[in-house]
This record gives sequence, C-alpha cells and structure tokens, in this order.
Amino acid sequence: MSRKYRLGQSREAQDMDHRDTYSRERAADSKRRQRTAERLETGIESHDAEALLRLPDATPWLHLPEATLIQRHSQWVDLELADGTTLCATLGGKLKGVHLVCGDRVRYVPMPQEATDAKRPQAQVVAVTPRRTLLKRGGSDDREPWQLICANADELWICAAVVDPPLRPGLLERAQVLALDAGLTFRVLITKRDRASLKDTLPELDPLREQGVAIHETSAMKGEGIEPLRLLLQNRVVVLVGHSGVGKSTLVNALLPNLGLKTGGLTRFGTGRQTTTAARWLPLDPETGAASGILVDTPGIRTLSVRGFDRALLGRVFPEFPAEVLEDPSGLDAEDEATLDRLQLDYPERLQSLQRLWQEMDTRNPNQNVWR
Ligand SMILES: Nc1nc2c(ncn2[C@@H]2O[C@H](COP(=O)(O)OP(=O)(O)OP(=O)(O)O)[C@@H](O)[C@H]2O)c(=O)[nH]1
Ligand SMILES: [Mg+2]
Repeated sequence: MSRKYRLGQSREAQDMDHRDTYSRERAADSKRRQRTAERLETGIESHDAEALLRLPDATPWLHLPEATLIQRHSQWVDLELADGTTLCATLGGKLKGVHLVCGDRVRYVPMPQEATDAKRPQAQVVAVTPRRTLLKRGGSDDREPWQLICANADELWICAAVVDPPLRPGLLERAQVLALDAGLTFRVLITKRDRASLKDTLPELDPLREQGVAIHETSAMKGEGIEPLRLLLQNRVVVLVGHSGVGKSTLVNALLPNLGLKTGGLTRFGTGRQTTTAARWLPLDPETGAASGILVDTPGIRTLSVRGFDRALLGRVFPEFPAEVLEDPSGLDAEDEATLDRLQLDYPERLQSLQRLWQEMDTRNPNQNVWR
C-alpha cells in the first residue's frame, strides 16, 4: 500500500514518525490485551480491599511447630525458630494468595534434608497464626489496596534526618495515621542530630511536641541518644520506618554492634540509595531472644500513602481542629486570612496537610475503573 507524504518535511522524517506511532500503538494494544487476560483469569471485577488481610484458618495445623518470619525473599522466607536458629522455607500451596509479612507467626513442616544439599529449603510454611497487630500503608491501586509493612509489632518509630534527606513534617503525620490504625505506640526519631546546630530547635516538630508525641534526637555517628532507646526497646517489637538514607540501618548497627548491617551514602541528589532492600526482624540480643526486644529494619520509603484509611483517625492526628472541620475540610480555603483567623490556628500550614490527607483517604486510583 502506498503511503501519502506531507509537503514540507522529508520522507525519511515522516517514515520515522510513522514507525514511532505504529510501535507505540502496538505496545498499548498488547498491554490492553494482557490486562484483559489477567482480569479473566483472576475474575477481579470489583476489588475487596480486606481480602488481602484475611488469613486462612490455622486450627488444623496447631500441632505443628511455630516460628517467626524474619525476612521475605522472592521465592522463599527466612524463619526464626524457638531456639533462635534460622532456616529457609517455601510457602505451602494453601498460602497462595496470602500475603505473608515480616513478623508473622507461622507454622511449618520440616522437609527431609540430604546432608549434601544445604541450599534447599528446609521447611514448608503451611499456616499463619492470627496477627496481634498489622502495620500497613495504602497501596498504589485497587489491585494492591494495601502494602503490608510488619506484623505483630508494638511500636512504630518514624525516622527523620535533620538534613540529607530534609525533614518533612508531612511524612510524620502520615506515619501517625498508620500507627493509630495499627494500634502501635508512635515515636519520632530524629537522626543525624550532629548535622544541625544545637541552637536549631527544629521548630517543624512543635505541633507534634504540643500533642505530646515522644520525640527522640539521636546521632548514631557520635553515639548520642542511643542508650535511652535501648531501654525503650525492652520487651518491645519496634519497626523503624523512614525515607531512604535517614540512617535507620546505622541506628540498628549502633544498637546491635555485632550485626554490621550494610549502610549506604547519598546520591548526588541528596536522596538515599535504597541500601536495605527487605524488612528484617532483628533480636536485640540473640542470646536471650525476644526478652530484650526486637528491631525491624525496613527499606527506605518514598512516601506513606494513607489511601483507604478511616478518616476518623484524623481527629487524633490534628486535634487542634474543631469537629466540623475534621468532618469535611475540603470546602475551606487554606490561604484565606479570614478562615485562618476564625480557626485560630497556631500552625496554619496544618490545614493544608489535613485537607491533603482527608482527600487521599478517599481517593480511588484513576485506573481502577478501567474494566467497568
Ligand atoms: N552525620 C551523620 N550521618 C549519619 C548518621 N546516621 C547515618 N548517617 C549516614 O547516613 C547514610 C545513610 O545511612 P543508612 O543507615 O544506610 O540509611 P537507611 O535509612 O538505612 O537507608 P535505606 O537502607 O536506603 O533505607 C550513611 O552514609 C550514614 O553514614 C548520623 O547520625 N550522623
Ligand atoms: Mg537501611
């Protein structure tokens, strides 16, 4: 078939244009076909956000030994047994579709091992016991409504550096929502305190200080503020969450000097290097195990989505706002002097944060309706 060429542009250029458009259309087409196939296979028409959180009944497996899932890998998981030894295990067929997460208490069947083959999985996980707590964040779309962070934790310590990467109060508010949802004690850990002058009182944290949130300032480099944390860890399971490069693993190393976790520098853009790649359950004292506390080091996050969380939690994160504003803050103009005067806010910028989180809790991914 002969093609028509436009005047004023070389034929080569028009041929290139044509090829580009053609291949873009083909790629979009194949993506569309792939998505349709997925939908037919999974039968997912309307998503059930809670399905991801439901666990199958573990009662038939109560006679089997219990272990803690200490790290997930792509094809297997690491388990820590009651005597403190670790082994690697695969997931049994019954657990297909169940999202296991670091901290889960599981039941397993040991697999017969040949002495020569130490690399093969030594057990198969067959059941998960009900979770005491579950720390999760909102997922990116309806196919993955939640991203699980850690199970059976007691406290969430949100780590934020004074600089590199910069301190962002918005992340702290989001973390507070996650901790309240999971029923965890919430603490703010300020890292790299040595990088800012002591005269800098970090006024960004004043709203949290006024609410009575515990804020701990540390410098793992200088060993400052570490010992009080050791006391707080006693008999607790603590999850460290924060942007990449804030110094979570450095802090774990300060508390657990024998561990030698890998830590990373910063990129030239001042962001972390994603040094830690999977959450890991670390007993503070491997000799005595849980009696002395557990730290969970997690990979750096970019943001903590609050999509899908209950808006009622906002009343506890923003207690300075009256009930009618918390019910629907979307109609207020956060830049209007009269509105801010009427609300008598000490920290007017918090109105915008409240509006942002309120909006996000209800947002549905624009792609979710692609099949309907
Ligand atoms: N000056 C100073 N630097 C620190 C401190 N703590 C950590 N750092 C540096 O910050 C960088 C990042 O530290 P990491 O511990 O790898 O950070 P992370 O939060 O574990 O990062 P991800 O694993 O990517 O999430 C390293 O170069 C550390 O040396 C501190 O207290 N003071
Ligand atoms: Mg790390």
